[in-house]
Amino acid sequence: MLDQIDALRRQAETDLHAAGDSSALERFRVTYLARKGKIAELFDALRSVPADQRPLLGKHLNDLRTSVQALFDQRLAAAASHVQAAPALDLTLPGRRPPLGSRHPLTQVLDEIKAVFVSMGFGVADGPEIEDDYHNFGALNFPPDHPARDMQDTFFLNRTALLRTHTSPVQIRVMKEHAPPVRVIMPGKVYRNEAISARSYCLFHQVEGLHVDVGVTFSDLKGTLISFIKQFYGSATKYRFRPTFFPFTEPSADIYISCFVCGGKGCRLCKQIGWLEILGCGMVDPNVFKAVGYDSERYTGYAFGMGIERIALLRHGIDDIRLFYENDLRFLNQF
Ligand code: 2U9
Repeated sequence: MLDQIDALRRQAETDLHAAGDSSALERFRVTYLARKGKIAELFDALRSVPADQRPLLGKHLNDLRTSVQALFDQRLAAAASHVQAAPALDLTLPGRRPPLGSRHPLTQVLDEIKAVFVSMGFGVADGPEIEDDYHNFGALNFPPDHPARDMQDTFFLNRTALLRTHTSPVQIRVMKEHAPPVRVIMPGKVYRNEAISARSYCLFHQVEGLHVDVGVTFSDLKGTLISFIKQFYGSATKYRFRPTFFPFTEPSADIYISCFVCGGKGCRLCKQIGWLEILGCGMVDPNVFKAVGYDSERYTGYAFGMGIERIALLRHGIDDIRLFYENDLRFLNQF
């Protein structure tokens, strides 16, 4: 009879394993555990074995019933939890799209500007945001008493380190490392100690550019920047150059384009002037070449700079620069 008990245990385990749904489980229960099932049959057969063997066989039979019942209960519970979970998974429903991000409006403008200059043969360079007086001011021909060197205008980290106020120090580093010809743009963050308002922020982004070689003239500057304006703002865009002053360039100019909202008639965006200032530029001052060890008799070059926030504000008609830094999805989702 012990052999019968073992055989029944193995058979029950195999059948239970194969019972795939609730009706198969019910058939299993009737076959093995019900009052007229196979285990009950063995209990009946116990009556006809010799009395001295009954206690041991009875114990084995009880163990069999308990363990088969426990296994069965486990399978039943697992099947029930499957049944309960089923309604949550409706395979006929359309899939849910994961939310897709997009490039920040400043990154979009920056990438477009980069693409235009790279197509004209410029390389792209970057450098540290923490600088010293020499790279940020001295080498760029700022006089010792220039107001930008003041704590009021520049973030000093200690007596010698400061947050760069323009990307020009990168040009100084490029020129100190590479002999001419040099033709690169430098995009990046710059910092100025300004009162925060809708119009100005303590940080903004610039793209500056530099082209140095033998025989580079103001005509090269005009040809390159006019080509940039036509590609970036459209071929019908009118432009004008107006003389200005920068310590690091001589002569220097600001470039204006005809207002792309009113076409030059005067509107809110151009403050009724018809023109928008978009770029500064000039021929690199010989003092800058002397500071980096270039022969200022042999080499000439032009440089330019533009503020990315200003371009993005004008392009989208945005009236508060702080929106670019607040990471408000209601703003960012519009781009
Ligand atoms: C070196 C020599 C010359 C970079 C230049 C400008 C003109 C300019 C402004 C545009 C708006 C700054 O972001 S802004 O406020 N920049 O007008 N930047 S020329 O000239 C250089 C740079 C490096 C060695």
